[in-house]
Amino acid sequence: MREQLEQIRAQALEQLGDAATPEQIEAVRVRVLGRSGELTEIMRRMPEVPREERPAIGRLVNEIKTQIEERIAVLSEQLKRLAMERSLVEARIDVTLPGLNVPRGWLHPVTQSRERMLDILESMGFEVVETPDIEDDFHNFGALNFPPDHPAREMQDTFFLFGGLLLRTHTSNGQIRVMEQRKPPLAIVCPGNCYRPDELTVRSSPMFGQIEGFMIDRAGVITMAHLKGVLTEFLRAFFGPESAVRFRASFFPFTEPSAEVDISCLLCGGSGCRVCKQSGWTEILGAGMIHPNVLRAVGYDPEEYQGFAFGMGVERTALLKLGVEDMRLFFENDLRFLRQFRSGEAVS
Ligand code: 2NL
Repeated sequence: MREQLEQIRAQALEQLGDAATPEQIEAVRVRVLGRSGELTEIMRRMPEVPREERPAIGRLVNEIKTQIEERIAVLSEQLKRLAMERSLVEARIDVTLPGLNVPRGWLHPVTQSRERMLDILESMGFEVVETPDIEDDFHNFGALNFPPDHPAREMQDTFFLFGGLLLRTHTSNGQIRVMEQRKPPLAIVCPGNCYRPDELTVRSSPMFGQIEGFMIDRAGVITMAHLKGVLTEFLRAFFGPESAVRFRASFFPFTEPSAEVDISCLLCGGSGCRVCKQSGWTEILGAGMIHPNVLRAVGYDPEEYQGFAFGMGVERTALLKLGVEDMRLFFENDLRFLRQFRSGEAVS
């Protein structure tokens, strides 16, 4: 029996030595140590062994069993490590390979211009409020002191919708809504798109952005001088400190007095050229002291509150700042054009 046991041990160790896979190791384990394996079989035949030899044989069986179990454990561990190393080599990522270039987008030049304008106005204390594009007659015209027969209210000058609604023709509607809802002191700017049935041309578009703003406080606190100071600061921040600014008397139904604001021509610096038609100036803003009828329409007493308002076209202002000669380029979105205005480079 001792010989038989040594034979089992030698054979098992030899086979384990040749084993290259976990399956081969498992096969040896089952054949030798399994429930009906060779060692189990020997134990079952213990009664055949003379009584005095039994303890020694028992110890030998245990020794062989432990030895084989330990060998299996070591081999399994080695195989596992080998498999891991192989997979690490096979799945290795070459971090020196060049990456894929993800193309980065940028903001449209008109968006860049609008954001810059709003940044400047916010830095001056204005709050930005977004308001609706679809409006009723009162908020777009009536409250703004447009007389009932004003030409802007004609079919050919306004997109009318069903149910007495229309597409706003300026962002003043939003300012009216803010005034209705809140009480002075207020310093607000309303950016947004406006609509008029115009052709798309070098200088006009049926949809265009506007930024309008107003500042209202108790009567006598906000004057025409503040209007001039705020707008001059704003224009110099946007167009550059060397820009000259001038105010001309004008007329709007919603302001009194009213002014149109020019800046010195960006192309010739004021000496006169084709773009400014030899005048040296370009019109850039409309503004004025808010008309008492407008204040009344939103429920303010014009004896108690006063302030100024202003409005400007976003595309028009961007066009001048960026030196673009044709408004249609902003709407066509030809990438060869847009690429010239990658974020942060065009307007800052
Ligand atoms: C222009 C002229 C202007 C205003 C807009 C305004 C708004 C309210 C009350 C009074 Cl709610 N005024 N806005 C005032 C003067 C001029 O815009 O040429 N825009 C492109």
